[in-house]
Amino acid sequence: MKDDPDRKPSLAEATLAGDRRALARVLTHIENDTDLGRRALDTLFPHTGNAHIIGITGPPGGGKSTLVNEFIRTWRKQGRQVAVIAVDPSSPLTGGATLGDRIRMQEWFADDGVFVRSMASRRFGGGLAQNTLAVAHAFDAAGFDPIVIETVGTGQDEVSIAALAMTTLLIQVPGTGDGVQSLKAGSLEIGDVLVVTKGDRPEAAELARDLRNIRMIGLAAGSEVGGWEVPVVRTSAITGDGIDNLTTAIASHRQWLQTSGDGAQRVRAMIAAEISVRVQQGLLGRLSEQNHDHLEALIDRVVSRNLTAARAADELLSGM
Ligand SMILES: Nc1nc2c(ncn2[C@@H]2O[C@H](COP(=O)(O)OP(=O)(O)O)[C@@H](O)[C@H]2O)c(=O)[nH]1
Ligand SMILES: [Mg+2]
Repeated sequence: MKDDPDRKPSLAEATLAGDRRALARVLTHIENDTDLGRRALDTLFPHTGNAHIIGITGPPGGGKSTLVNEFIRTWRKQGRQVAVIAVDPSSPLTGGATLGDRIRMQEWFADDGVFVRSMASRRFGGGLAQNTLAVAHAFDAAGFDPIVIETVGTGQDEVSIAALAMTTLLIQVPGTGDGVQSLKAGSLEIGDVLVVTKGDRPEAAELARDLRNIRMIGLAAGSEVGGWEVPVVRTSAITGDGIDNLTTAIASHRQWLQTSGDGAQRVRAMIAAEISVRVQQGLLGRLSEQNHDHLEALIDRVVSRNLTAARAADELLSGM
């Protein structure tokens, strides 16, 4: 059977062989978590683990997609195949893509070495689209490297993107109010590289300087024991300034991950997060399949103060 020359290759096999249309179909199956998607992943997964997964997060309109477009240009010149996963929780209709994105991405329409995929995140426990990493695995197996995951940062998501990526770029935008004063404590810590976008704006230099100062204070407080000095890079898509510095910083961070051993730890953390999301997803699925009367009876007992919600949850879990 295996050597039957007439056997049609599976979608996953075609994906591994470089068939982009097969890849697109596999991505849809993975995104929808179909049986075929799961089987495709079984085949693809042993071929993963090579790509540099880069997260980029920041406020809407912060210049993330513009920057990603510049990255694509740089990496294509280096002959690398680039995948972009744009995750947007706010727009289920467009699946995350704005009109600007569509126009920008037309540049790569005829280029087989660039693949942009938009995903609307189905909200799940405050996390990212639940199958985001699985989509990244498919790109990885198909030979894309790097893979960029673009997400809108809303506190929660910023933390979860850090669990999905090896290198996280945290975007800060000048001229949006009270600068570094508005930063939430700890929110900078998820960034491996801090990026001040729209560097052509008058407030950009000051913001970059403030961020460097904050980073120094963090250093003094010993928050960067691992030995990676978080760089602050100011970029402008209009003048082109800083783009090369930023792609160099990304490459340096990848190198550092390899030499320091921190990369192996991150991969473990990413896989732990991926399994945990799958477990939550599975449990929630089973919860909705539970006997409706049983669930209602438990709710009644909690309403009448005869049972705590914690005990009710234990009872449901023990029956799964
Ligand atoms: N002045 C200036 N505007 C920029 C720069 N980068 C992006 N923009 C503008 O900011 C807006 C939002 O950009 P976009 O990349 O779509 O932001 P995203 O929502 O973070 O992906 C667009 O109108 C861009 O033209 C920049 O470097 N300088
Ligand atoms: Mg965008």
